[in-house]
Amino acid sequence: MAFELPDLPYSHDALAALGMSRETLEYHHDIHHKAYVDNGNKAIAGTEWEGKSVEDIITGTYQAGAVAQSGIFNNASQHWNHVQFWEMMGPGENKKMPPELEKALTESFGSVDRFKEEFAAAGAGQFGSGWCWLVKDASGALKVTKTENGVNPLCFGQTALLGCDVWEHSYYIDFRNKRPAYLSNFLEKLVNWENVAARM
Ligand code: MN3
Repeated sequence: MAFELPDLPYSHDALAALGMSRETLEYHHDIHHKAYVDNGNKAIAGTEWEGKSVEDIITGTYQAGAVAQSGIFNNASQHWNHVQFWEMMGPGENKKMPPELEKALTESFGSVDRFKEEFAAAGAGQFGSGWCWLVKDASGALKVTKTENGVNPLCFGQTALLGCDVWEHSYYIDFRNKRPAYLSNFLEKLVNWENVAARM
């Protein structure tokens, strides 16, 4: 199955009042995400990975500890990462944190605020391009992690509950170089907490 660029789950204007502009979504979804889809399809054409699920391609081509990952891995993982990222945000509705998620975050991090601090610190502390995540590991524990470039929780057998793209293309139009301000806006205004809770 070839990779396909999904439509955004909301309009390009839907997040503008919440700190993610139409221009950002036009570049980020229509150009950057599309490039991962197109380049991924070119990279897998004629290989053993053609026809495999994106998850199988990611886990099958990830090279633990490698300085650089293959083009197949990078494009497949960035395609998957962005599909999750669009779903993890939303316009006005779904912003109230479901009680079961609030309870799990409080048990794991001490409080929701402590979780947010840890998540934002992971994103701010990722040197260069990458992602910060809230994951559930194989034992069921919730953890905050950060990954470089396209690497994601699937590579470590973890479930991604929340992820934030900290590549510069994600924030430079709306926040210029202020990655911490982008992260705090993401946590306070953009996250669809019902989607995060459903992933638990
Ligand atoms: Mn991106």
